[in-house]
Amino acid sequence: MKDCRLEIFKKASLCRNFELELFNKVQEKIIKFPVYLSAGQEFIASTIAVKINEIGVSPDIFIQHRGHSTYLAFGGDIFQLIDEMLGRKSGCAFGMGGSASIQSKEKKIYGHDGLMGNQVPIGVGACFASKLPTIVFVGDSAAEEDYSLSAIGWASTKKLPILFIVEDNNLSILTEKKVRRNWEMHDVANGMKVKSFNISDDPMVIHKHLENSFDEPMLLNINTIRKFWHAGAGTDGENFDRYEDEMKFFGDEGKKIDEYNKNLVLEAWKKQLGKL
Ligand SMILES: Cc1ncc(C[n+]2csc(CCOP(=O)(O)OP(=O)(O)O)c2C)c(N)n1
Ligand SMILES: [Mg+2]
Repeated sequence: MKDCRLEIFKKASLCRNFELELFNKVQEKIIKFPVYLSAGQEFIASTIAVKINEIGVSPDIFIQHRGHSTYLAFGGDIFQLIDEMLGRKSGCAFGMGGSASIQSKEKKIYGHDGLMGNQVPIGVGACFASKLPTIVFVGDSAAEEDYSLSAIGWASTKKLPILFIVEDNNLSILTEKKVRRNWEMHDVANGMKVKSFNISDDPMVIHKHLENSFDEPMLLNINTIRKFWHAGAGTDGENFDRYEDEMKFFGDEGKKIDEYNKNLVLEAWKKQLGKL
């Protein structure tokens, strides 16, 4: 179990260091369009990516904005991600997606068009056609859209091999969940006979809940904490930081992994910025 926790930390470390450097690049105004940083939420994608390797499946993956960690955790190319941030044709979305709409056809990661929640019906439709393992990542706000809820119902009716991951950071831009609704996603999904759980983003907790995924539709509402603003580079204040916590757990080995990924990211930026 410790081995798998370490594998997850390694992925999370790449994601965290990527976002920290991107934060700098936004502050330095090297990047001028809206950037949606996923720091603080990286253990969700990292844990799922490790788990699907263990069970030997390669699902279709549908994401929304704040997807850099998902892209990297599932093996998306870092150089193409940097190029996308620089608006280059060589970027993972040909320089046309920006931060919000990254994708990797190679890694079966389908990008978002900006209409919140529409990846849910699109992902469900794709899974209905393919009957192959599918993961849909959706924010706690995007999940509220009517078309998102009805699509979850259809996945249940058709018993599709689909995993809905609600990245619940309690925020829609700056509006907390309690202002928006008096119900929870896992309750609604359970009501539609989708096996659903409300859990923390502790990697070992997520890992445990992924047993038997894709046998039937499942929804995990995963409570997490966004480290930075909705868009751009700034902080709302100090919060619990799971990454720091996990690094502490691994002691010197954790620090070494963090340092390794920091250098990897810096070198990758240096290389791409050196290209005309
Ligand atoms: C249909 C629609 N409504 C509103 C918006 C504006 N909007 C963009 S992001 C966002 C909040 C998304 O929150 P959530 O899904 O929880 O993701 P998070 O930003 O918290 O990761 C909103 C309301 C939109 N893009 N599309
Ligand atoms: Mg949210």
